[in-house]
Amino acid sequence: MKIGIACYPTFGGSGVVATELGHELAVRGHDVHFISYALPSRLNLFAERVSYHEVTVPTYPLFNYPPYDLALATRIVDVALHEGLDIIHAHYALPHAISAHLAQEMLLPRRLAVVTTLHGTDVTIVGQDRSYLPITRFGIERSDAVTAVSEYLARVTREVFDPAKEIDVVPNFIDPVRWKPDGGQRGTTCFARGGERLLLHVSNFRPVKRVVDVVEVFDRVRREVPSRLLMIGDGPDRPAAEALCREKGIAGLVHFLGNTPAVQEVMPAADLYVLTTDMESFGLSALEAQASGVPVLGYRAGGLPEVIESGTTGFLREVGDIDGLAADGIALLKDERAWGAASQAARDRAVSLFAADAIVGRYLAIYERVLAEPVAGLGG
Ligand code: GMT
Repeated sequence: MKIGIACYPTFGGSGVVATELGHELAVRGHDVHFISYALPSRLNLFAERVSYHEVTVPTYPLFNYPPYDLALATRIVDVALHEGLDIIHAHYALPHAISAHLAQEMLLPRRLAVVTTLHGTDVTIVGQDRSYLPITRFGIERSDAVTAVSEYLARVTREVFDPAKEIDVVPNFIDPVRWKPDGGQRGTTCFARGGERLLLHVSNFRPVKRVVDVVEVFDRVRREVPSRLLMIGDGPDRPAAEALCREKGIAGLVHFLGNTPAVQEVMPAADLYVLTTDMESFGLSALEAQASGVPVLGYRAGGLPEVIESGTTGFLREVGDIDGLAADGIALLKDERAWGAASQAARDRAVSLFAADAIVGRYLAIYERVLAEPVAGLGG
């Protein structure tokens, strides 16, 4: 198949999932064409059967808001015609599903199937804004197939949009060969030494992530167990988290690395992964942690309970229960056998439920299904 992927290029989860999916499809012999306004952060341009087509958005004095959606639709048409795309897979509804649909209409009677994957805030926040709700519903309904990354997100999508469309749940996935425990590096990184334990958090530091809670959990843990905290990523709440560290006198124990693509190398060295989002549709980084044998502490909200088995692969507490999460973390770090069991269970769960082979096969089955149907839209 020849598959176009429209996605955000940033470090965020939807772009990461889109990029990983594209690589997996290319390895399986499909031609994959990424279409975005910048090179996706995890994209390997040297991989076989993978190419990247940049969307340029010309400015004009009249344009207070240059129309990216239109430039994207035009680029999709261009790539579809010149590369012979069968499918465009839109990751994150806005604007990708809309631009994909527009391209589909522009190409008629030539076939271009549209598959849309809903990732999270495209449904739970952005899509519910009155300015965007009708067009988000339109994008969902006009797609040939729609997937959501968790049962939770599929349920919210049905509740909010009541779309005349089936939603397939296809969870996010990991490559178990790339994301794996390192079997010995724990405690020996340049961040945590001499028996110190390492807590890790990775996100875009948006308010929904509650990064200040991560610092609060860490502050309680480090009073009982010598440890350090590694914060990877960047975003609006980073200054608040940094300020809190200084206020608490723990700035020397907390390392803010900013955006780094080296998460895969760092992850297995962590003892605990902390994800305190108040609504995570899935929590890809929590899955990557589990695959690396790292137990997860997080809140029982959104789709995270589908990823973490509380009490087995980590611990989930009600949103805001910082003391509870810290107590769980301390208990685990003080009991090497319990930690080992949780680490093994985390790895086993990630591999048995979320391995790329099984999940990519589900996307391929959806592609084949839509290609066997008439294309939606004016000519469908
Ligand atoms: O929805 C977002 O906030 C954006 C998106 C992203 O690009 O970071 O994150 C969502 O998609 C990820 C990949 O499917 C999920 O693992 C995240 O849970 C989800 N984020 C939220 O729901 C907050």
